[in-house]
Amino acid sequence: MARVFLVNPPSPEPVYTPLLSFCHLAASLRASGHEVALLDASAPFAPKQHRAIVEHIAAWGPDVVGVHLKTLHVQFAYALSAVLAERFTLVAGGPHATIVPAEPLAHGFRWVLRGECEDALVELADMIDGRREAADIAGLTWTERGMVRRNADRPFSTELDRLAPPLGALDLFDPAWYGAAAVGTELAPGGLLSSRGCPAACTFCSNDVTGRKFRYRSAASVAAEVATLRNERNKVGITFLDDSFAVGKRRVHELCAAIAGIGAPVWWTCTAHPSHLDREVLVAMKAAGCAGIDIGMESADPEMLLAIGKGVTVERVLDVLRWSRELEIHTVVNLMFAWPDETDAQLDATIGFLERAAPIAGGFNARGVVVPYPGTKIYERNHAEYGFTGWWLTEPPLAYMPFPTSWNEEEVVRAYGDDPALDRNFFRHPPHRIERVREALALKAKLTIEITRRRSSHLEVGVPAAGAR
Ligand code: B12
Ligand code: SF4
Repeated sequence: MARVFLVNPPSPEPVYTPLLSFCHLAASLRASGHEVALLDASAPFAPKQHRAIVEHIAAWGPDVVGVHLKTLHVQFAYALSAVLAERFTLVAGGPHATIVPAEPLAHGFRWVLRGECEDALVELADMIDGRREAADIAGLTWTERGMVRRNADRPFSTELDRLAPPLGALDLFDPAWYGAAAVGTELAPGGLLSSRGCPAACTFCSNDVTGRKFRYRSAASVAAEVATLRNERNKVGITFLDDSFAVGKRRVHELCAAIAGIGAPVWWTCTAHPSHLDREVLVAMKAAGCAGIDIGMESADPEMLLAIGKGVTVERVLDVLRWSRELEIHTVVNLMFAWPDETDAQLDATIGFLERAAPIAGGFNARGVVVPYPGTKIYERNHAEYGFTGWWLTEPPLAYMPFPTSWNEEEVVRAYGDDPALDRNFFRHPPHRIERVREALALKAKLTIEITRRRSSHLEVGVPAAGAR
């Protein structure tokens, strides 16, 4: 059986919970009989020095080392992989590896697995054991005799109930990495997935791993995971990390009924598209413990909403905010600025919406200046014209400050206003518009603080600001 070591590289933005993708991958490897160990070096107190990481891995003696790649932090990841490649055979995976799979091959990696990898990584481990050929692994990109070979795409996982339960791999994460040594039994991933994929087609969205094909777990399987988090991990507050939680009315009703039936109180938050939320769905979600919804809107200008493929109207968002307010569900509205070709009038429409929505919204997302991730339509259409081809490698990394762990007013002002993409100005907006966006970021913070003060008297639970995921 192969020995696989997974590393989430160090990054300037600490991640305070075990990486859910590693829980899935490790659980799947174990279920197939392979051995697995891991290091979440993005966790605040995990080893971060390259030498320490190499020694940690070498002490375990892996056959292959897997590295998680995200676009924003890929330079830090490649700096580590250059050192790791001297000692180990490397495989890359994750969102960035999925979009530009040939790139890691030029940075010390032997293999790259694209897309969802619960099955693909097991197949790679089987190959290392001599039980499979590289050419037979769907989703694999690799080099053979100096040529990059790209095997066929792997279809999305459709039978999600079949996947090994991710919580079964939690023992592989050291609680001390998260500063939680004293409360090891409460360690839990950032959240759980009741579904994968999103049927919408926003031009800026970088969800290439989970993609546009919506797939979902049975209500019973999700409720069982919620119950385990609640009863065995002491998690009363739970985050659904689905791309789009509320797809399919009947499904949501069944899911909510199952969660409500676990017999212990939980409250949870999710991200949902406004077009999937009506009053009836919201009532069912509330009854099942929904405390907060992160709502993607992004612009309040009707033409811009069409241009970015958001598939929502301003009126619909206002309806959802009103219904949610009546039901005491906290809403965080995501709005972004500095779109390609965004005019002063379009920007002002979004800024005007902030004031209009503030009396009924629960808050607005932190930051929000558009970043053209590779693989998105916004990137493909604009990189040549605006000269930002391959920016994640050719420019200094966008230096976001870490999100605070508690959102007091001072921290809200800092975190909301801190957006390095504004000064980077990908779409070359004129100086007066950049200043206007800066004011808009400050306005989002100010309004969010006012709303929080207004509601704090009867809000039972704090819901993290959107944009933190
Ligand atoms: C939850 C989440 C977070 C949580 C993670 C919490 C946790 N403890 O797990 C938090 C809030 C920390 C977070 C932070 C950030 N996130 Co985030 N996040 C997500 C989200 C919503 C779900 C992630 C998830 O679990 N997906 C489900 C699993 C099944 O998919 P997966 O993670 O991609 O993993 C699969 C494959 O990629 C592959 N795989 C993953 N790793 C590896 C490694 C190897 C070796 C192999 C072989 C395979 C492999 O197999 C996995 C299982 O199928 C995704 C959106 C999405 N749809 O994925 C965004 C997403 C991953 N985040 C994104 C971004 C940009 C960020 C930030 C950089 C935000 C920022 N600052 O601007 C930070 C980075 C923080 C850091 N230091 O890493 C982007 C990444 C885009 C890109 N091209 O890189 C995404 C895609 C959102 C988006 N649409 O833009 N995030
Ligand atoms: S609704 Fe959200 S997840 Fe779906 S395509 Fe748009 S940004 Fe991506």
